Amino acid sequence: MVRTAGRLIAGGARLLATPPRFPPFRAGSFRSRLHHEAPAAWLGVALGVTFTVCFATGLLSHLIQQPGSWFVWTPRPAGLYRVTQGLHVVTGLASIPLLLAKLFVVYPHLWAWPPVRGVASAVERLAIVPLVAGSLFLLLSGLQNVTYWYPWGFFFPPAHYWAAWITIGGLVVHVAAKVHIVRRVAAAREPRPEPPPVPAAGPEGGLSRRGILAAAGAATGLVVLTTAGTTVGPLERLALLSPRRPSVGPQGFPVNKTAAGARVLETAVDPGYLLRVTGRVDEELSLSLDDLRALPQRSAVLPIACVEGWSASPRWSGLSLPDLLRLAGAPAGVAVHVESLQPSGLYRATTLNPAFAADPDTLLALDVGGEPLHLDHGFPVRLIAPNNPGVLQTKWVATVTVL
Ligand code: HEM
Ligand code: HEM
Ligand SMILES: Nc1nc2c(c(=O)[nH]1)N[C@H]1C(S)=C(S)[C@@H](COP(=O)(O)O)O[C@H]1N2
Ligand SMILES: [Mo]
Repeated sequence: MVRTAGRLIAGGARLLATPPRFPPFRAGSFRSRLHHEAPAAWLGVALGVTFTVCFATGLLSHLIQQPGSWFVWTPRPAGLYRVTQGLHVVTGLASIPLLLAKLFVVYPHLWAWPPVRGVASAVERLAIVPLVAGSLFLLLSGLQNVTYWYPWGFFFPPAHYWAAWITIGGLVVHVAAKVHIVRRVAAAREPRPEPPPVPAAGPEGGLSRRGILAAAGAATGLVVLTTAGTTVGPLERLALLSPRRPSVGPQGFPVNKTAAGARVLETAVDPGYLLRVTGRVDEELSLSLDDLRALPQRSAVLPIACVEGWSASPRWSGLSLPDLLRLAGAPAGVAVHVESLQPSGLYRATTLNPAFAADPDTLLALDVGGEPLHLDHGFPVRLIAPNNPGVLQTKWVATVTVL
């Protein structure tokens, strides 16, 4: 018994000591000089930066939309969300060429022999699974979301959100395991010995290690240049790869959900339309469009900044929400729930925290760019608040409830 077990273990150890004699395990199976720690480390550093930015900005976007008790988003500075979400999408897209180059450089490691060298190495190698799978999923699902390409039925935000945690978990282990190599590469000393030359290797030539870094850098720069214009005005003409140009659409900016899509084609243009103000108020209000226009108007230049990364900054005017709340006799410091005429849909309503409800630039807008709102932009009344993510800027507002 004991002897058989001993023999089995010895046999196993022998097996692990020598790599199998066939590719991809055989030594020298991978001949390109690009499979080297130096480009792996530099591409890793670049991915470390882009993934950290994506994780931080993505988490922020999640918290703004689903605040816990401890997180309070503020209406100032008015353009902050526009910057953080624009960064999220552009750095995410920029990660695509970096990740492809990195995976090309390191994939021979996946057949490293022996597969594990102990507990630490097992943890490190296991972490590669969520890291690689998670990265690919995040970049693919993010890309699909911003290009409105939904080949699968799952709901994007929760899948993308949980993949982000899983990926970052894998990334932390990976960085801990590889940071010594990065240090060595950065200091450019003691390079790992070159793999033994393989006699049958093809002619030298093709891309050098610096070459692949330059190519990955150039591809990344090109992606940034051709997508950043979705939110950075002066680059709009170069935004060849971005699905949305911020100045294309009715009244000079894009539409996400149309009035037809929201099924408000009849209710929004009904001459009997009334905006209701209800909840914790002294006097409930029901205001027609003429009533709303007769009240004092306020105007402000405010961004509409979609979670998908595009943004535009037109001039809006309409009622200042705090004015309306005073008119109805609402107490100070209240939160407000805003609901749409849209009968159903995830983004038909939003809740403004007290800071948003009290900001004088939080508008129930009637006009944009000096004209009444286009039906697709939320006619007759839409919410537009400073620093509010696009998905929370409710269109076709029907009811304002003081909480
Ligand atoms: C999305 C992010 C990343 C992915 C998907 C990724 C993927 C991989 C894979 C699959 C390997 C080969 C497996 C192995 O050697 O155990 C590897 C190796 C390596 N990675 Fe990463 N990595 C990422 C980010 C990073 C970061 C942030 C750093 C450092 C700051 C880094 C530095 C390295 C180094 C130094 C190696 C070893 C290369 C060698 O020994 O030749 N990686 N990476
Ligand atoms: C091509 C790359 C990427 C694109 C285009 C992209 C795009 C997006 C978009 C459009 C959203 C908004 C979702 C919504 O609320 O409807 C989002 C959310 C988010 N992203 Fe990404 N993303 C990318 C990569 C990443 C990466 C690499 C990470 C993390 C390492 C990440 C983490 C998150 C998180 C945590 C959220 C919040 C999800 C939620 O609201 O629950 N994303 N992303
Ligand atoms: N009622 C309602 N309002 C809505 C939406 C919606 O689906 N229903 N979509 C939101 C999203 S995701 C964005 S980005 C903005 C876009 O406003 P716009 O179409 O006027 O540019 O409207 C928001 N308001
Ligand atoms: Mo949006």
